Amino acid sequence: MKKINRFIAFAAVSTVVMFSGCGNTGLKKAGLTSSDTTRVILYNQIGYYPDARKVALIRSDAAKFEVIDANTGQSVFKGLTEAPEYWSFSGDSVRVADFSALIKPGTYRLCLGGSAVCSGSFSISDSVYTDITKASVKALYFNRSGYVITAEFGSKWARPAGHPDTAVLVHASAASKSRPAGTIISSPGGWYDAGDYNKYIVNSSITNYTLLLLYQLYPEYCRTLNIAIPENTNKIADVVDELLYNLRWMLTMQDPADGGVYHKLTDKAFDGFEMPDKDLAPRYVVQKSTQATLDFAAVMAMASRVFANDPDEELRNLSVVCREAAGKAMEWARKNPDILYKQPADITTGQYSDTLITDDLFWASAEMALTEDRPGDLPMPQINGVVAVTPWWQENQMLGIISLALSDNENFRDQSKAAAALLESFAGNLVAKSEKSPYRVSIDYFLWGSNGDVANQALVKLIALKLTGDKKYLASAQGDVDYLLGRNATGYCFVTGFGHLSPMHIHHRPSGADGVPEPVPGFLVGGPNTSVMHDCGPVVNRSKFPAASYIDSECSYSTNEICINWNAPLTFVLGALNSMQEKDEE
Ligand code: 9MR
Repeated sequence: MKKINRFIAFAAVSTVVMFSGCGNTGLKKAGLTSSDTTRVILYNQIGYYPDARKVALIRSDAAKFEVIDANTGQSVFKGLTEAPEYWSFSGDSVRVADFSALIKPGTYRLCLGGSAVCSGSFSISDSVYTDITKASVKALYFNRSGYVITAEFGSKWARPAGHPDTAVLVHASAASKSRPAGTIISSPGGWYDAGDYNKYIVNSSITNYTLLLLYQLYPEYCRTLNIAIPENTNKIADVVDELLYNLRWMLTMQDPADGGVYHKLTDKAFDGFEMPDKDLAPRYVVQKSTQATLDFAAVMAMASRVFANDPDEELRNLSVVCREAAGKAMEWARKNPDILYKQPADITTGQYSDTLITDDLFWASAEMALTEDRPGDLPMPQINGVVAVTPWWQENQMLGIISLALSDNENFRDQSKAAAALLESFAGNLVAKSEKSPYRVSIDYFLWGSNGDVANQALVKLIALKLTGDKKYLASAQGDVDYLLGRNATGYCFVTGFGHLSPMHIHHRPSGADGVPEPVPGFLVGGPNTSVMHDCGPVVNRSKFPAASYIDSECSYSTNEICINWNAPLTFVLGALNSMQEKDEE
C-alpha cells in the first residue's frame, strides 16, 4: 500500500476556511487560499478550451457562484446556480453552475456565494489537454511487458524489464499437432493488460483499434504529438510507435500452422504486488478461441487499412503482414465458429470470455470486407440487425459500425449510410440522456470499468460530430470529459497524476511495489460501480449508490484498477479534441 494517506495528500494542497461574505472578497481580505475539501463543488479539475461548454455541479444550497482569477483573486464571472436535481445513481442532488460565457484564457477557481468555499484551480486555455493526452499514451509505455523503463524516459518510475516471454509454454488447452502441450514458443512485447502482468487478445484488440482510429482520423495531429518514449526520434508518430508495441505482440499470438489465435498469455494465477522482474512464474499461452481470433482478425484488418498508404515504408510493409494475418485468422474462425473460451481448471487469471460472439463476428466481417474491398461480404441485413450499444470488450459490434460509417469507399455507400444512420441515432440518444441527467452525462449503468464506458460514449459522440458537424455532440462529449476529470459524485479526477484530488493507491502492481509514493501517472482508473462490493474485505463499506461507489484503495480491483482498454478511449477523446482545437474544425 502507498504510504501517503489520501486525506493527508489532499489536505496538503488545500485548507478549508469558512467565513461569511462572498468568497472572493473574503479570500482577498484574509489573504488566504481556501479550497473545497468537502467536495461540495464538483468540477473538471484540469479545465476547458475557451469556447467549450463549462459546467460545474454544486452539492449545496448556494444560489450564487462566482469565478475568480486564481492569481489575483479578482472576480471575473458571477452567476446563479440552477435548481437542485436528484440523481438516483449517486443518491444526491446537484445544482448546475454554468460559466460557459467565460472565455478568457487564464487560471481560475469557482467560489460559492455566501461562503469561502472555492474549488481548486483549473485552466481555460487552448492547450489545456496537451499534457494529460500525452500522459495517457505514456501510461501504456509504462505498462510495456518485457521492457526496461529507463530513468531517461521513466524518471522516478524507472524499473527493470520483466516477463521477456521469449520462452512461453503451450498450455494443454492450447495444444495442437504441431505444438503439443509444453512446446516452448516466443511471444515477447505487448502491454500488461492492467494492474496484473498478463496479456489478453480480446482486450488488446479493442484497445489497439481505438488508438488506430485516432491515427486514422487525425494523422497530422498524431505526428505532432511528441511523447517522451524511446522511439520519439524515428519517423513514425509516437502514438503509433506505442500501439505497435502491442500490435506486434498480438501477431505472435497467432499459430502459424492454422491461423487460430491464443486467447491469452498468462501466469497460472495472479501474482502478488511485486515488480515485473520479480515475477518468475512460468508463462503460458492458453486455448485458441473464436472470440479472440475474430477480434484479432478485426484489428489486423483495421491496421492493414490504416497503414496501407502511410508515408512510412515500415508501416506500409506492416500493412501487408497484418492483412495476411487477418485473412488467416478469419479462415480459422470460419472453420471453428463456436469455440468459446473456457477457463482451464489450473488457470485463474482474467477471462475476457463471452457466450455471445455474434458481435465479434460482425466486427471482424465488417473490417475484413472493408480491407478486402468486398462489399458483397457484408449484406445490408447484417448492418440493419446490429443493436447499438456503447462499445466495450464484450460488445464490440459498434467498432464495425464506426469503421463502416467513416468509410469513403464508394463501393460501400449503402453500408456506410446505414452504419452512419445507426451511429447518429445512438449518439443522439446519448446526447438526449446527458441533457436530462442531473450530472450532465449519458451514463446510466455502472459496470466494472464504468469510466471506460463514459470515455467510449464520448468517443461515439465525437464520431457523430465528425459525421454531421453538429456541435451538440461536442458539448455532450465535453460533459463526459468533465465527469472523468472531476465532475462526478466522488470528486476525484480519475486520471493518476492529474487534478487536485487524484487516485493515489491504484490497483497496479508496479505502482504498489516501486516504493514511489505517487502512482504511475496518466492512467484512468476503472471507476465507481457496485459489482464487487467487498474487494477490500467484509468490513470496508462502499456507497450503495453505483456512481458514488468508489474507493481509492489498492485492494479495490473492481473500482481502482487501471486497464489499457480504459486508457485508449480517453486518449482518443482527448486527442480528437486537441486535434479539432488546433485546426479549429471538426
Ligand atoms: O474489465 C473487465 C470487466 O469487464 C470484468 O467484469 C472483470 C471480471 O471478469 O474483468 C475485467 O478485466 C480485468 C481482467 O480480467 C484482468 N486484468 C484486469 C482487468 C481489469 O480489471
